[in-house]
Amino acid sequence: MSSKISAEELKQEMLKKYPAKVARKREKQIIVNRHVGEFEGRPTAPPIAVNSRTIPGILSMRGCAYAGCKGVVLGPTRDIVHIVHGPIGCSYYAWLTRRNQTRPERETDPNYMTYCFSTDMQEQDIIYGGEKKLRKAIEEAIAIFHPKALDIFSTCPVGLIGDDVHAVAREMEAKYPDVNIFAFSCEGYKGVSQSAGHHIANNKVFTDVVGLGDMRKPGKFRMNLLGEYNIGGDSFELDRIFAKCGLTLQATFSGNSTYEEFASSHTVDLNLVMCHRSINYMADMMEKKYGIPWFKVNFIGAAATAKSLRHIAAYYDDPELTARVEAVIAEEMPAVLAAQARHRPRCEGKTAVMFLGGSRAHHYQDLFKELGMDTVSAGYEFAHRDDYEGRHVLPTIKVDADSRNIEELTVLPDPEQYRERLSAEDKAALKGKGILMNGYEGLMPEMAEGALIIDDLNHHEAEVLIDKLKPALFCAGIKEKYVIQKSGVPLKQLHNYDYSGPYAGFQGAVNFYQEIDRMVNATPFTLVKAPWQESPELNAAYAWVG
Ligand code: CFM
Repeated sequence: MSSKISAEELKQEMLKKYPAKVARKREKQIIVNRHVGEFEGRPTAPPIAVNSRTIPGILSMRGCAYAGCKGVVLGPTRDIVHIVHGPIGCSYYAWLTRRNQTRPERETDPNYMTYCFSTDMQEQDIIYGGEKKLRKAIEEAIAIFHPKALDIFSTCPVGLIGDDVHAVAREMEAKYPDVNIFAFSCEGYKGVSQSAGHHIANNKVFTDVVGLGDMRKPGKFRMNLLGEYNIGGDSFELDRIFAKCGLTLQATFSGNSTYEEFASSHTVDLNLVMCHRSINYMADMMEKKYGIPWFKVNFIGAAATAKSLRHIAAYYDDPELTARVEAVIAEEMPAVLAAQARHRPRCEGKTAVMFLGGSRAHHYQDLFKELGMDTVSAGYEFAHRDDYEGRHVLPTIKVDADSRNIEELTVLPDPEQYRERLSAEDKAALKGKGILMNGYEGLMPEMAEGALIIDDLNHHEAEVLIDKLKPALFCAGIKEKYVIQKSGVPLKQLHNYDYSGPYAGFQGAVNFYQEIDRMVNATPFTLVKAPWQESPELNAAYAWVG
């Protein structure tokens, strides 16, 4: 660690302000990273207590289960009408604030992304029930838009008053048999964080959509990209690269996607998993039911992008594809290296801290490495132990009441559509090439020893980090942005990219280098003084004049 304070001292500094009971809980969520052992030749990490309830009163960075289901997993699909059953605020805040972009192929293709559908629940709906209003909203949406599919998202009051959204969905589907209508019980309180909403979304899309279609995009190398949401146009850059390589992207879950792509996604031969946390359920279920193998990729960072492309080529094991992928990498890299040469000397040796949802605090470390910057502290809002320590810990994770709340589907091979793509020997051969089928090694084994890993960071701990580490850059979201910047540290939003991007792929890396150089070398942050620093606070005391 570049600062004088050690990670252990930093941790103690954070804990000392807490009451004993709170400190005992947080202690298990703040871990000094060590490579404690090894698993199949790779370092393993110390255990971390995560995916647990946030302590009431603490200013957490987390969102809710509804946000994970509607905002994250389904939101980026452009031609499903997404009706939010609930008060208008829930709808408004899940409406494009994440900057998930979309681009229909033809101007006449449906695109509902710019609309915000809500039942706008009022007090009388809470008292008398909201199902009637929901039915009306569905009828109105179908009459106006004629969508192929329509889904319903439950917000907290829906669960509290007991509206049966699934019954309404069934009833409406009987009335409109051409529209696939399904509902999510993703009330905000359904889990300890957004993560519960991801799981709920995965389950329903798997049971009610995947497998229903047969729209096969042409190509020899057909695949899906799971866990890529087209924030700031990331998917557009990846589409460009895949097309150049001759790879056919059947469906993206769910950046810039369509209903038909989801419905026909079971026809591919490979699933790539980008964000493990939000979509690993889908990858596992598709493998069980259809025999589609999956492996983890990372397209954040130029080196990571090249490596992921090489893994795809190795998987298909086709000399022509391999040659084409190598040619694409050779063509793309000069511009990336030129940008690195420009920006790296200005960023080298500076430090970053990164606190994001459930995968970016890992992925973005590759981009910072390319700039010569160290990630001295990182963590997630809602990741599970496998995202921190690697999937080999999965059998040891204790299932608690909150996780048991979310249905775990039993999936069996489809009698007609299951097809084995890889034999045991194929899998072993791929492993020899460094491709870990169904594997993810997690954030901690890849981070330096002595880095401080913090789960579910809060404002108090963020203040200690700023004060003691004085990082050159803080990466988090809008809730943190202005608090941190008032302390003189620039904050890069890595959820929605601060109106910039894309950052994925080769061109994305160039954009990122430029942006980070601009931020870590900007002086305004250090010149700005918060109002209370300029004019000292008024001091007052109570006095009793008898
Ligand atoms: Fe996956 Fe995401 Fe993330 Fe996520 Fe998110 Fe996001 Fe995120 Mo914000 S799906 S876990 S729930 S990579 S919206 S695109 S940036 S918290 S690290």
